[in-house]
Amino acid sequence: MKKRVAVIGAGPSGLAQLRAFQSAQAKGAEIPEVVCFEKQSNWGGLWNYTWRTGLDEHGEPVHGSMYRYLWSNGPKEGLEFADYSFEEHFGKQIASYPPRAVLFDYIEGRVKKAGVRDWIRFSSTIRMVRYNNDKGNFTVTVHDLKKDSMYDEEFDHVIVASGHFSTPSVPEYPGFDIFHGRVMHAHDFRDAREFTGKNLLLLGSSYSAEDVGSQCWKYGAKSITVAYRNAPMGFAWPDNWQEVPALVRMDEDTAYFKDGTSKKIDAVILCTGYKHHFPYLPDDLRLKTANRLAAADLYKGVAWVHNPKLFYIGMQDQWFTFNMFDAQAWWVRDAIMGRISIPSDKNVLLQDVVDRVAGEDAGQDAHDAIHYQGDYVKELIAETDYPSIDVDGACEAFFEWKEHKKKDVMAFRDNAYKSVITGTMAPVHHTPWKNALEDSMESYLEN
Ligand code: FAD
Ligand code: NA7
Repeated sequence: MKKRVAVIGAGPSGLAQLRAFQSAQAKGAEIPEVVCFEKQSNWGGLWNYTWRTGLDEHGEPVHGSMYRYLWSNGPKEGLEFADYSFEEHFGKQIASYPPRAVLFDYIEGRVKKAGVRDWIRFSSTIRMVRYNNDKGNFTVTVHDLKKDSMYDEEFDHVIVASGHFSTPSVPEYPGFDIFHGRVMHAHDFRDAREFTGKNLLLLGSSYSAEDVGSQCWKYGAKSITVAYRNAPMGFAWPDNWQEVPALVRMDEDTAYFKDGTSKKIDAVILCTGYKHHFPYLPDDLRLKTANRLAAADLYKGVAWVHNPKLFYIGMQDQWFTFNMFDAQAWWVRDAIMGRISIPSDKNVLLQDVVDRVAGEDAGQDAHDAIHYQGDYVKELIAETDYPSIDVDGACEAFFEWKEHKKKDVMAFRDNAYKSVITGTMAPVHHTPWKNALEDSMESYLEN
């Protein structure tokens, strides 16, 4: 009997898993039966853009947190697939900060080429996963949304790849209930033009605050005020953008801050992060972790220490994305296929997690964090046949990116970096980011 493997989610992490198995098959290996379950009607995960917010057509929570004019927030040279370069996909080298439609096309190109679409059951939400102690396997409960019918299937392994930037973390502040404007989380932000001419308040001081604010600024918001809880982002912002200490309260039209200042506001966007949320996993299988580089309870960052027949992909906070998911997926594939053995002594697995947490905690700054995650990617790649990549070169692209942001946060996307896969330099994009209001794939590829 062939082993059966369930993959939950067909975003970049789940697709990396499918490609990992398919590449072993292409080299002549006998692979398990792999079934991927995806609740949306198409693949791509967050990169499968939707206009919807709230609930979808089936009453499921909308997974997407992507917005209309999103461009990659880091250089593409940091995420390029080792087995499928941007040049292979587009037939030429392209600029370094692709809009989401371009990245979606790239993600899709690799899996179309691999021919794994029929491994995926779309419009299929996983409702529950249970471990069967007697049989040593899992029962997975699937809701076929189109037929509106549920069924169970058994699998030897389950790989959770359902992402962790979808379920918003939503704080409440006094006065939100009487404020006349809109209070929304970044998860529901779609088109920046909604806020043209408005005075916006953003809470948070991480990527969403920076980028949602930048989008609104680009598309003509009147002013951006960002309230930070601990530390400001500290970039050299445009004149109509200010960072202020934490929000204390609001009334019908005004926000009041910790330093005693206040500001008239039209709308509030909570850029306050996301929760690791797995409503389909029971207590004994459910990951509970902070959003950090060394996630809790995962041996090698992927194998569930309490039952290593269960794996998680992409649960770390992310400097590296697509290529890290690949490194993880190849490792998980090899663990399932018996090419890598996971120690049977649980203490060894637990110690591995302790060491990873200590390794992350020993870092002082973002520079150390990038190296830390780069070293993790290298560690996993070294144990599989994933094509070796110049991870240090990708780290260099990240370091340059950070410098470019310090220099001008509204112009960092006008820079170009060298591919660590093909060695070629990206062209500088034809239009400065702040003037490129039209950002379709056709227009981006005009270089
Ligand atoms: P996801 O992309 O979230 O995919 C998970 C999939 O699982 C989804 O398709 C979902 O429908 C499915 N799923 C969920 N629950 C179930 C269920 N119960 N049953 C079946 N299927 C289910 N990364 C970058 O590299 N560059 C960027 O510029 C960038 N920008 C970002 C901007 C935003 C606003 C956000 C939120 C994230 C951004 N990221 C970026 C990081 C992003 O996490 C990764 O790029 C990537 O999408 C993660 O892939 P994933 O497959 O792990 O998760
Ligand atoms: P992050 O990176 O998890 O950041 C969340 C931010 O929200 C962070 O600055 C937190 O501040 C802030 N936060 C959290 N709770 C609160 C409350 N209650 N009040 C004020 N501020 C708060 O999430 P992002 O959405 O920015 O980024 C997630 C991904 O999306 C990322 O990978 C990008 O690629 C896109 P703190 O620093 O803890 O004070």
